Amino acid sequence: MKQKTFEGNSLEEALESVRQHFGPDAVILKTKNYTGLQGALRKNKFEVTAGVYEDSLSSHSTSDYSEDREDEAFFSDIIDDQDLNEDVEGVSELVKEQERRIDQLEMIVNKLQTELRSSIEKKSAVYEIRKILKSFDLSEQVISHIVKKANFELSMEDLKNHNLVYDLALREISQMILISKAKFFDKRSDNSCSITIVCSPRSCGQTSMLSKMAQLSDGSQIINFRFDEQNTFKTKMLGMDVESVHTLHELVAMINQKRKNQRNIFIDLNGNSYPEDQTKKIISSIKKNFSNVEVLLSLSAIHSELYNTRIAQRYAPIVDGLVISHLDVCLNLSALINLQFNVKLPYLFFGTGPVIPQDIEIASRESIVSEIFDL
Ligand SMILES: Nc1nc2c(ncn2[C@@H]2O[C@H](COP(=O)(O)OP(=O)(O)O)[C@@H](O)[C@H]2O)c(=O)[nH]1
Ligand SMILES: [Mg+2]
Repeated sequence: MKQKTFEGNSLEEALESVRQHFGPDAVILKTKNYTGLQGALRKNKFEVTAGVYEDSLSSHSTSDYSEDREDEAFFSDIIDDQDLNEDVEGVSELVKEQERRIDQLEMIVNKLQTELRSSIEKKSAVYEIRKILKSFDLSEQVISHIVKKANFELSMEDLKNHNLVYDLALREISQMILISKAKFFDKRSDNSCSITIVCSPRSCGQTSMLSKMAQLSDGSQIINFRFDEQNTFKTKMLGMDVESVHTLHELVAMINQKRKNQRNIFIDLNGNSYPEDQTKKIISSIKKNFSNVEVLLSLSAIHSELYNTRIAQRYAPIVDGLVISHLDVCLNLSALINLQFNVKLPYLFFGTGPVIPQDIEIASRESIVSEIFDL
């Protein structure tokens, strides 16, 4: 045990010194109060002898203890207990918030990874679809349309299924094909005749097509509009009347005359022999003067897709449909789909050979699709 004597002007003062020096474990061994003369001669009247056991001292060494107390007092000036608690609470809130954000970011990263994976898979499936459709010579516009539909309608799994994609492509393509029934097939209660005008800007198997069409209707009458007067004729072909006219006036007169027979009239507007704006003038005049008029643009499958598209776009405002000859020598019927994607005009007849009247086919979706896809 360590011992020491402490003095003070009062007992409290001496005890305070003990506490300061030895800490709370100090044991008071002796106290002395100097009174009388003894007291008068001394600076401090009280004396306390105190001690502390060694083990208590090691944890609260005399000077350390008092220093600790001093430090405590120093820090308590800076941070009081309440501030400290608030700070701890603030830090743990911050940590929680950061953890929440990390969780959110993790979710976003996972989602992005899934999306990326499925978009890569989708891209490869779409690439496959494109490759298949390209092999059929369908135009980029048509392919994009089908791919868009497939992307929209089919699930990721279905996109990888060639049969399903193939079915969707077939369905879309057949929906793209516009077909119309010729007016001259209609039976009218008043027995009035129909007037079918076939036109084109240059040779494309038009006269053959018109003759074949006329043969599908009993007792048809054909009027050949020609600009040059030298080529006047009146003849019979396969039992049908064929006559030529050279002016709009003559044409209107001829229609009026032939209408009385109540047999369908077919007009061969030969675009080779006069300027294109004449064609438009003649057509609008006939449409204005007569009923049951149908105007068909004649194109040939041996002409380029681009040329046919340009012509069809030019004629679209004045014609009701398309007839296409030379399909028998055409290697790729996809051109028919590509053309209609740009020009929304229905098909009516296809020329399938040079022979009049049999080499003609009434246009149908099924025949086009089965030709293209070799069904
Ligand atoms: N292979 C084939 N030849 C055709 C077809 N249509 C017309 N032709 C031939 O093409 C040539 C021009 O035909 P034409 O009817 O006089 O055309 P136009 O000058 O436009 O009136 C003729 O030799 C016809 O026999 C067809 O669909 N297929
Ligand atoms: Mg001709």
